[in-house]
Amino acid sequence: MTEAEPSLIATRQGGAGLLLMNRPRALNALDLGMIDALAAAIAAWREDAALRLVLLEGAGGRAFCAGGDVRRVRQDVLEGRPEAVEAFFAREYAVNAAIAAFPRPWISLIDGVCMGGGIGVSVHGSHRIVTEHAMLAMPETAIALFPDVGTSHVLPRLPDGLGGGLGRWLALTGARLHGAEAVEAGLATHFVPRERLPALRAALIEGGDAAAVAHYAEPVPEGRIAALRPVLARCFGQESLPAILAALEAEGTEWAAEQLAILRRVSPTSLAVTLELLRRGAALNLTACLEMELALTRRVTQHPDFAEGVRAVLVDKDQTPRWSPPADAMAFFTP
Ligand code: QUE
Repeated sequence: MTEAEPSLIATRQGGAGLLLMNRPRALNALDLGMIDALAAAIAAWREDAALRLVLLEGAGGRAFCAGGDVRRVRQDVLEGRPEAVEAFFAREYAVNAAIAAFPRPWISLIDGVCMGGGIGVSVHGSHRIVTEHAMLAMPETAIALFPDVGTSHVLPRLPDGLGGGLGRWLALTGARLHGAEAVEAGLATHFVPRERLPALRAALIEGGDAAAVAHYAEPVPEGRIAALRPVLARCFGQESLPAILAALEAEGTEWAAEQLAILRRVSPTSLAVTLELLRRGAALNLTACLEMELALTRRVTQHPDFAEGVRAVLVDKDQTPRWSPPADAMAFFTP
């Protein structure tokens, strides 16, 4: 019998703490074992004065971390274990808070898929380094969840100069950002080409100084996000769903039609929950946002849309969720 490989590999190299999320076949989605191992490493290293920085990575070359183990959460919901659901989110969000409070650089190397829970273990740290292979998104409305892991605090604060339109767009549509776009949007802090990651990693481990990052990073020119800013302000700068839909209809462009198609496909209930969550999150600190999110998970995971959304997207993969109320209920909102 072979021994199971640990799903989180934590090692020390000199002054660096190295964390490798190691469930490559599940795109390193966070399960409770990984979450508890992260919490243990943080608790030990927080008190360790010789530790200069933490480096967080995903194994397997395809993903940083695709999210949380929501298939398991769905199973816990369907089999009547609300305590297990509660424990999962409570411990995940505690890790998010501990990363935000970590006293030294917390450096994530994002060289692949980074969604949901993956955003949660990176965005609250000091350095979020992306490559040309990074893909970042908060796709929860597709599975009838909502942007959690502290993003109700982060998304309304993205530097957009447009009244929250950028964060609302990302949260409602689950828009996918490539590495450079994530820097433009403010979710990532540095762009480093994949071919330079080994040298950057070595410099961080040997020098123990996070300032080395600047030496490997490339400036990100204005790109898609800069180009979208005006239309994001016009459409997602609106605060209600009817106003957002009406503004998108009024655009009459292919891009606007695509956004409308996405909004009509995701859970209508999730859209309403997400809008209200971001509205409240804009006025709360991170701790309060995480508490609000945890309280919401109790109700939202019991709503039939959650089990159905995870089924359609991640279990049966038919991409055909049957929402209740259905997406046509949205028609009542459209002027
Ligand atoms: C929304 C989500 C998640 C998602 C897709 C969504 C999520 C998540 C995964 C995921 C993807 C691949 C895996 C896996 C999980 O996808 O949270 O184990 O192999 O974990 O549209 O919230």
